[in-house]
Amino acid sequence: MNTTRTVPAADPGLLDFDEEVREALHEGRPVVALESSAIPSGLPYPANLDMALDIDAAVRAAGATPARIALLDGRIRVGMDKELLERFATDPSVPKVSTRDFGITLARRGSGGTTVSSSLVAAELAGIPVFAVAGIGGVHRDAPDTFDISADLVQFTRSRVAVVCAGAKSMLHPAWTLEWLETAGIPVIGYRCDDFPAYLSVSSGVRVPHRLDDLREIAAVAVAHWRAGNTTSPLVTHPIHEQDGIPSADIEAALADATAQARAAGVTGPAITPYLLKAIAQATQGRTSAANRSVLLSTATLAGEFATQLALELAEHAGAGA
Ligand code: PSU
Ligand code: MN
Repeated sequence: MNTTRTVPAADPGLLDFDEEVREALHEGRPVVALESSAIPSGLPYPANLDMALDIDAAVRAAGATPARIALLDGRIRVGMDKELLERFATDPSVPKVSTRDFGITLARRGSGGTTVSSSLVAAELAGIPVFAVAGIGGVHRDAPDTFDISADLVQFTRSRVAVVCAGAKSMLHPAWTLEWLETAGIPVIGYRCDDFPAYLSVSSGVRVPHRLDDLREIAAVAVAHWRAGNTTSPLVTHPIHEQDGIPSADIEAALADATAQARAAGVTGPAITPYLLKAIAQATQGRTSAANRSVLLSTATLAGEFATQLALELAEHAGAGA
């Protein structure tokens, strides 16, 4: 028996690829990784299933292959077909799996919807350098009391995956989120925007550190960042379409009630994000659902376009220094 006790290296043997994703990666075509935690906990069935399929279609229309990440019976699934999406969409008890829950879910042969943070872990293991989500997690507004900072931010300091998004979720604190990202050395780029977007709203009122208007140039920034030895996640941010954005005053009004309700109900930890998103949707009488749909689709489209540019840029530097 071998008596050395070596901690194993990251093991791609844990991955199960959807056939379409496997082929795309094999042929070096652009792929966009996506999360699955919002499917069971977000919209009601069948709107959640339809939304996921529409996001996949938007990625394809932009010339890339969607690879939705999930944990499935103790394995990491890369690319969910309709049948699997249906299973997640019809079962609200599918748990939200963050990076901290990864090992316990795998070892107990469990399943779960992956958040941004755990999806990034899987994307890197699978060799997918682009991930898309409408709104990232961030620093919560009650963080000075609760210390509630999303694991998404911490994971950006560990994953060599570019993240395409429309800023941080509307109920978070945008300025503190940007401060945190600056401290961690995470590049935040505004694609054709001067302000850090706020998911359902066009602007958070806080400037992005860098604006660039050309996707190939942003891809060059990401590659330069990684070639320099940084092992972190550049953020590419772009707002919701102007005509679909919700004025931040309306979000703030909905949020004041939602936060009070959450506090009264004692909702904390991982439950708070889905709770507040639902409460905002109810308070704005479905107006957010149109905005939500708009920003989910526009982010997926942009990520597909960016993945194409990044693939070109990576190909140009392939072999150099490797
Ligand atoms: N949307 C939902 N439910 C969720 C999330 C999004 O309807 O649980 C997830 C996202 O994947 C994001 C995470 O990564 O919430 C952030 O949650 P927290 O603030 O607990 O880190
Ligand atoms: Mn949290």
